[in-house]
Amino acid sequence: MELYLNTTSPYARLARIVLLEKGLAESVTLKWCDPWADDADLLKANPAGRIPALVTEEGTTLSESMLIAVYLDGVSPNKPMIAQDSLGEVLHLAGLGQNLMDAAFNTVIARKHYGNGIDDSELGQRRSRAIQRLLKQLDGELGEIQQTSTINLGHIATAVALDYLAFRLPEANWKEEYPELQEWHAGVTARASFEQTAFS
Ligand SMILES: N[C@@H](CCC(=O)N[C@@H](CS)C(=O)NCC(=O)O)C(=O)O
Repeated sequence: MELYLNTTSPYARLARIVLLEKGLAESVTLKWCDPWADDADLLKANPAGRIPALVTEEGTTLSESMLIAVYLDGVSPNKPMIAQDSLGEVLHLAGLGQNLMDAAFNTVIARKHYGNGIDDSELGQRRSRAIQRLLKQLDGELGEIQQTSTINLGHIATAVALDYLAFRLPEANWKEEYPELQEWHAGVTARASFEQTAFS
């Protein structure tokens, strides 16, 4: 398999963490690329020009981080990331994590293209409020949880999104505002799969 990625994409990191957690890292060649520079191989694999993109052993290309995660979870029965007996719970948390990722990523990209003043636009304000609400909700749901030794897609999406927020939008100050969520996050990101894929 081949995975198109870079070192700063939260979506690509999610896919890579799932690969590592599923023990599939050896089966994949990492194709480092710049999606913003219209990388020719990436465009051939994914006409949307976005990462992550996964080319399977059969030569089929998959896009969208969550769909890639579903595929990887199905390819190897080891350590299910989307266990059927907690399907709703896992997908609920994965959705919150992905929404936080989207709100943070869209803020960063809008700033990159239009300058920081875009934060004051109606859309910028909506994204900012979404980030605040999502943090509050995640703190309520995860803040009191004792970290277990198991991990699922919901944990991965949420921990990657929180890490991305600290990486790109440190002024959100979520670790200071939500110390219990920070503790949960520290437990998850101490895993080898997170350490090996740290944003850089
Ligand atoms: N919903 C997609 C988002 C993917 C995405 O936006 N990737 C960014 C990098 S973080 C990208 O490749 N952007 C290039 C572009 O939009 O042209 C997913 O979950 O995979």
